[in-house]
Amino acid sequence: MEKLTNLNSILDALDLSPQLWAAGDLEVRTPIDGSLIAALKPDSPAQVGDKMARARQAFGAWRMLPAPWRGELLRLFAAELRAHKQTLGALVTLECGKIYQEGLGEVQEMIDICDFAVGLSRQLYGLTLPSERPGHKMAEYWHPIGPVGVISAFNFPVAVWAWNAALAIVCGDSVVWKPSEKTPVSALVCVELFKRSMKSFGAAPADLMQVIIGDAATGQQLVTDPRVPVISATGSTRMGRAVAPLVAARFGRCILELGGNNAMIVTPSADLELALRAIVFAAVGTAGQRCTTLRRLIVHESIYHDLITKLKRAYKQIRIGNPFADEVLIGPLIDSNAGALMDAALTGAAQSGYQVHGGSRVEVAGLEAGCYVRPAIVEARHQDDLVRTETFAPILYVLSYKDFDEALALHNDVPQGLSSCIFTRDLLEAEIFLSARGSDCGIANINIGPSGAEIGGAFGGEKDTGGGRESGSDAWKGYMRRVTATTNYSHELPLAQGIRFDL
Ligand code: UN1
Repeated sequence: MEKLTNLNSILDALDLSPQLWAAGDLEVRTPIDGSLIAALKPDSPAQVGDKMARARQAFGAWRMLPAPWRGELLRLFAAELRAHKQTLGALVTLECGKIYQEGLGEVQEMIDICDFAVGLSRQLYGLTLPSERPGHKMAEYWHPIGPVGVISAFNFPVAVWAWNAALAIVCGDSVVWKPSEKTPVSALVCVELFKRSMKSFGAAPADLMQVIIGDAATGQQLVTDPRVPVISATGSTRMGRAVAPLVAARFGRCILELGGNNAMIVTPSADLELALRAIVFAAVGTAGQRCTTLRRLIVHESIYHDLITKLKRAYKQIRIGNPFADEVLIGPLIDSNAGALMDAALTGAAQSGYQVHGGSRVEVAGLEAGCYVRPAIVEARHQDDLVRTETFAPILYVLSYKDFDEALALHNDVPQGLSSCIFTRDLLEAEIFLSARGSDCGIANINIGPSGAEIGGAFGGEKDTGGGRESGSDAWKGYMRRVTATTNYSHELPLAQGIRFDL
């Protein structure tokens, strides 16, 4: 199948028209060449309020359907996604600039989480617990909680929504989605496809899945609305710091997936060829714009020179350019602001006397208005504030270590705690890395890079990453409310803790 590289042909292939959205002044530009692909009308505060009321209503109906029926809707949605994988992948590439292979991967990630949720629809287990009182039973029930607000970032414009939406839907919740202002078209298109599956399903309430279009003020309206008990937000730590107190002030629940400063420790026993491949994918893939991007390399001094030489050589072979081109591995940064932040970090690195390799702008013929960069390697001698700060661009800071405890200390000595990994063939080092005194991140890998997680595990991290868990394992519990229920099936009324309280 030929790749579709412009919005009209993508919409055509999906049988959608640009009338899908009202025209307005929110300009959406493709990072590929900066050209305008759409101009949308943001929702007014009254429209947002109305959508919240509708979400509440939809929730009231949806929660009454048995969970396995709810799973059936996701089975239908996964079929829709399978049928349109290439087209949707192309839309992701067009709107956020990641290479087409990664656009396809992102759609696959949506399909995977839908499949997961279908199975989950027959699980959602509660517990039974032994009661201390004779003739009593204790049990836990999990019930739908209410509309879930999903705030997603430009870098995974559809997959991260799907992690949240698939779980929320199977758990009996409605969803209000606030996509990044940079990638609203993918959101509107996904929701149209979702509505198609709702139609085939038949019994779904009309406003089960809604999108709100707007800026930070629109987001703020969503997070302060008491009708939305759960807010799942993905983005920068700065965004999380603004969102979390607002949600806490109304005793809502936050699922936060914020910044990362993911590292790899490379030990003397590591398979260097394997490590090299993992480093390149994790550090430069998605142009360094994943939460899980490899940002710090902590290398044993005995292999430092060898690894950095190989790495510099590998970086020289990386092809940068149009993300639709098969041979290209790095597309553009999201916008020139991202490029300016990268420049500022590299200037800071040079001022600290660190050796900087790469990092310059790349002119791509015909795409001059896109922000293309050569990925950078920075030989940082210290883990200073610059290295501790997440810059959302392909900059890899390299540090060296002498002994393993020093490597672990360096590894954990950053504010963020999302993903991490170690390359080693030493069993003891690997186990220590996974132990209580090892990596303090939510994700810890052995002999694979920190990015590219599968949906089956819980995804998220500690410290400035926000503590939330999305996607697999038991992350579904974040989208439900728990009831502890005690039943007395005796003719007595014994009190817990042996308290006597007789008339
Ligand atoms: C993100 O960057 O917000 O593990 C999500 C990964 C992807 C998801 C990244 N599966 O890299």
